[in-house]
Amino acid sequence: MNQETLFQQKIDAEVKIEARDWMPEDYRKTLIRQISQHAHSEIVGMLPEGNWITRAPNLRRKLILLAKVQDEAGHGLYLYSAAETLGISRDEMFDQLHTGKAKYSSIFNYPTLTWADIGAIGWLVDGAAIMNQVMLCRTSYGPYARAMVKICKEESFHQRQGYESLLVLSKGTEAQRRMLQDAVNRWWWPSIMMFGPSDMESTNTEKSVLWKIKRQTNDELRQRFVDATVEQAQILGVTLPDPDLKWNETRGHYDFGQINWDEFWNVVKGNGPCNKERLAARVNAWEKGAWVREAALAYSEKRKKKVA
Ligand code: FAQ
Repeated sequence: MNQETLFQQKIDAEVKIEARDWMPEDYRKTLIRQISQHAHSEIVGMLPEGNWITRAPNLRRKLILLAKVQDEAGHGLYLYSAAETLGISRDEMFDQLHTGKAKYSSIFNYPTLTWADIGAIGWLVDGAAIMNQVMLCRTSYGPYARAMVKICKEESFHQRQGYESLLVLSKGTEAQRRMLQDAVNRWWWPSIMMFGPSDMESTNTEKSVLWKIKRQTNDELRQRFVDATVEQAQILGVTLPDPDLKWNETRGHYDFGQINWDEFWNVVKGNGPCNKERLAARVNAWEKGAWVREAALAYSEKRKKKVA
């Protein structure tokens, strides 16, 4: 039996693939691509929220937001570590991000204009992230699956805090309710797009499902997210900005309107409202942090010499 067949048998039998196991080159490449994109998304995802840390409406909200943004940094670090086990260095991954070769989630190229956007990110963006990431706790590659368990626990807290902060706005003044509705109007469609292109257009899904990297397709997860979110919107008293959104008795799901795929691909290709700003912020942080990396490395070299 050849190695490829043995590998697929392990996948089918739900045996986790570990770093030292044989794996097809394409499996390794797909994982490096997905995990590093995921890590970059967590790190770039700190920027829209970081924008509101100094302007949070009170100390409690500031503490929660600080903790959330720190969690995202932690998620990025677990994920970079998981990707490193596949033979790519962290410096290579950062280089791919900084030169625009690597993708990161389209959602983080939209601006956070008001405080309600922070709640909307928690509710909708983290909500979509969890919908997608719960299946990744059972992904076939061991180090990625294990990293995802902790990440999902924290993402659940993020979603809950976002929803709770919007619930407070929904019971507030007329101006607060308007701010809430405006945030939902702007974040709904980009959140739906986060799941990626439709199954017909997705280039990676077929192989990723065969290898159990992904266990559900983009469209399946998008539908689950819509179904779960409609009732939450009703409790908040907001309207989701889609006139075609309605329950379909035959399908047992909500139907929803046409996604603007031109907008999605435009953002993915680097032309969204904040792409340039986000990348510039990451490159700037990398360059300004060079002295920290040099100092840390010099210290570890010194310690190694002492131990020797
Ligand atoms: N944005 O063939 P598929 C978070 C690309 S973390 C940009 O369907 P795949 C936490 C895709 O890479 C959010 N590009 O690809 C947080 C591919 O291009 P490539 C990130 C996208 O990999 C919350 C091409 O389109 N989560 O939110 C997007 O099978 C709040 C064709 O697509 C993850 O990364 C997109 N939305 O499925 C942090 C989860 N969608 O690479 C801060 C892990 C697709 O061939 C604050 N990733 N593309 O050149 C995944 O599950 C998958 O990679 C998908 C895409 C589902 C994103």
